[in-house]
Amino acid sequence: RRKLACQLATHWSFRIVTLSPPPSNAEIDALILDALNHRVGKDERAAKPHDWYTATVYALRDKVIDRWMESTRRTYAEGAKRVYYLSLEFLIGRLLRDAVSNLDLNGALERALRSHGFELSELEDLEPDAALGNGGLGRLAACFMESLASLDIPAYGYGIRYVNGMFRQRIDDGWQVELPETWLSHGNPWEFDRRESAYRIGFGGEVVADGESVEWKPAEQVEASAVDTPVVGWRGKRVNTLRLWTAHALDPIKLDAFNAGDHVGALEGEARAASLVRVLYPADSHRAGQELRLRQEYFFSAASIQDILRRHMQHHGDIRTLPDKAAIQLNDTHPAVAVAELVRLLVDHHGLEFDEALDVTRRTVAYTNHTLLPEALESWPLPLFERLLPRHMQIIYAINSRVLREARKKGMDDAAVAAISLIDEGGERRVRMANLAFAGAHSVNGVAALHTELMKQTVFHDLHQLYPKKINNKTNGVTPRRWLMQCNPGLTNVIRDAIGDAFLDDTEELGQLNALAGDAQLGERIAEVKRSNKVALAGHIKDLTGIRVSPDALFDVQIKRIHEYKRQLLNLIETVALYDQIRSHPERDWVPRVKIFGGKAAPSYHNAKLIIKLANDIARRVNSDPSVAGLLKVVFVPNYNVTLAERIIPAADLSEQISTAGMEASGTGNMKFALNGALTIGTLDGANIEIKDHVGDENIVIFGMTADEVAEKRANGYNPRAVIEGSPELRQAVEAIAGGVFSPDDKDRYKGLMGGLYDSDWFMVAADFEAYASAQREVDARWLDTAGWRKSAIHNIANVGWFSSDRTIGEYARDIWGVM
Ligand code: B1N
Repeated sequence: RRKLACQLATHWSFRIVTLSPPPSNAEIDALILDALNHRVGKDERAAKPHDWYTATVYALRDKVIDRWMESTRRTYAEGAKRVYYLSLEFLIGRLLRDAVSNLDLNGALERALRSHGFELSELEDLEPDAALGNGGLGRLAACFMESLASLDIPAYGYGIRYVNGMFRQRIDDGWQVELPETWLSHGNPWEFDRRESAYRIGFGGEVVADGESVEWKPAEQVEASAVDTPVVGWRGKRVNTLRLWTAHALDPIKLDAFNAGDHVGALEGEARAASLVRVLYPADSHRAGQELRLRQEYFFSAASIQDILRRHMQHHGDIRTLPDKAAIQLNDTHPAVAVAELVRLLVDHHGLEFDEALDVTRRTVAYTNHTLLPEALESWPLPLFERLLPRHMQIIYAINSRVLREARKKGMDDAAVAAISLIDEGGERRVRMANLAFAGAHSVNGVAALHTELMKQTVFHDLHQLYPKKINNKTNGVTPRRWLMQCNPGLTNVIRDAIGDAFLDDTEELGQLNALAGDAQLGERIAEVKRSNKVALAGHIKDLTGIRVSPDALFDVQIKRIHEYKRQLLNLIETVALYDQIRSHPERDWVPRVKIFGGKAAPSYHNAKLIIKLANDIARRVNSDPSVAGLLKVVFVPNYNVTLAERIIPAADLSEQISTAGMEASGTGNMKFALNGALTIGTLDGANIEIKDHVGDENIVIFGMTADEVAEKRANGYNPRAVIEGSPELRQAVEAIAGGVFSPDDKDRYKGLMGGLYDSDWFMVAADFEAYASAQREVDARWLDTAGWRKSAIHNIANVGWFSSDRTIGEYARDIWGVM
């Protein structure tokens, strides 16, 4: 740990940037007014709040651009190796506060805007979330981009500029309704259109081989053109580029067709191109099997690889030095086709022999796996793949034949060879993207220690035997700028008063708080901040849902995508059991609780949508029952997104991380909650295990089966019906839900959902129920010991500095990319 911190520190001192002095209030004010007049085109009297927002971004952007150009020049001058992060998702959220805070312009901007009658926070609220991602995987990419800039690493993010990102969730009578999110409808002042950085992307057609050379003649082509967004690192040290591709027809309008009166047909090419970048696939941890998804994957991978090779040739002139100057990280298998594309360009366009091309590719590319769930592992029907990408199909066969030959040489048996193959031969033949990524990369990493071990034991067992050095672990992290300093300024200030400012540059300095954990005054100040965050959240909940909650109750929060393996259902059933218990034993000393849920369900995920309805049905019944008034409230917060997370997490007392052990690769919300002083109730899954190791057993509430126990129970037969019938509390709750107590308008609504628990219960809700319920009662006991709770909260804040994405990126930089 120390070693890495030292390395980071030396790394920084190497590259001390001479920062221009901070701009004065007058200078900022002049920049804003100039932007308002000359770029927005309004005078002060005509300008609406949104015009002021846009002008503020433009003013700030000018400061960002200076640093941006300086960063780029420095990279060129140093001939430095660049990191390329390829991801189909970047779940960014808002950018204004991030940029203001990282450039330390908060005070100056606030003063300038106040002189015009605005609060900065009021303008911040006008910015739509850039929600170009589903959940943890996309948010991780955004945290990584911020940390790369903060660590002064030259890096580019590559993705798609979706016109419609993650859908907006409305709750109608308790049901999720999906609406398109139109984040670009008022323009996007952060982005720069780079129409000159454009590439042709082909699909379909045929491969023509004449003697030596091979040529792919695509049947269709579209143009990928770049749209850049600057990414500002902490203290403005470096500004990197997030390059998102948009699509255009090569021929925007077919004039001959238009003139012949076919006005729609004339625009068909542009419409087809636009459909490529129109919408983000909204399934988290689930593969999207449609052809358009494969087209999106190839479109952005091919554009990115072409851009990387163009830049490399322009600066270094020799394609063989690519691995020394470029590190390409694949964020899951979504960009795995980049492996085949890179080999193709090296062979077909740069004239390398196949084996050398594969070697250059392998030394350049690395792959991160984010899930072992079988339903999320991407594979494509071979006929579809071949029709869309015939040359890539040939290359995949060629890679496969080399891999399988190596496997045979090692004496592997038929079963192992079949598991290693890039082609799944069981049933309809399919291209396995994870095997392609594994074969084409020099590093394959998991995102938490347990997950990495399970990779070796399960999905990648045989590939790991063949290439035992590839798999490595890089436990996820989150950026402390957004997830502590920006979202919780109150807590940040209390910490500064307590231990000084060192933690602002090295989150592990939070460890100094350990010595102060018993300090009642510090505990009191942190509790005051938590309370005021809860008051603010209570107000927001009232506005969003009409539900009144007391800031003195324990705020118990589960916010994340709705998925059966994440077990919102376990939490809901326990909520019902608690509701029963409070009504049966009103004389007991119950801890007042607010159960807060939030999250989106994939539109086609039936059970996930039903779980949302159940949360809302339970909320309606519980919240209107006077016998639990003041003791229990249930809230489903609609449209959970990054901005809502920034409001909810600082106000949470208890963080629910209760996935079936072995199924949550890492989790990153768990880290954000602990950093903001919430205690975790959780299973031994994903990064929870490492959080427990850091905060200590006394400062976290762990329950339930281990991953090994889950696997064993599944293998040796598990009878959930017996478990339910043997547990009066569980049985009561399940029967109440199944019998329509919470759905009097449709008594059978939850028959099927509860029936699934009796019959199979794949996610072990029943098996873990008793352990979970008693863990919750342990939480009650801890809460009643106010001093003990506060002490634990401080130990959580103090000990999760390691989960900074700066630490994670430091490890990628050193172990995988060779840039530090
Ligand atoms: O990636 C996160 C982890 O913290 C979570 O545990 C993990 O569930 C999440 C297909 C995914 N894994 N796989 C996906 C997303 C979209 C999609 O189309 C799969 N997301 C995760 C960061 O490591």
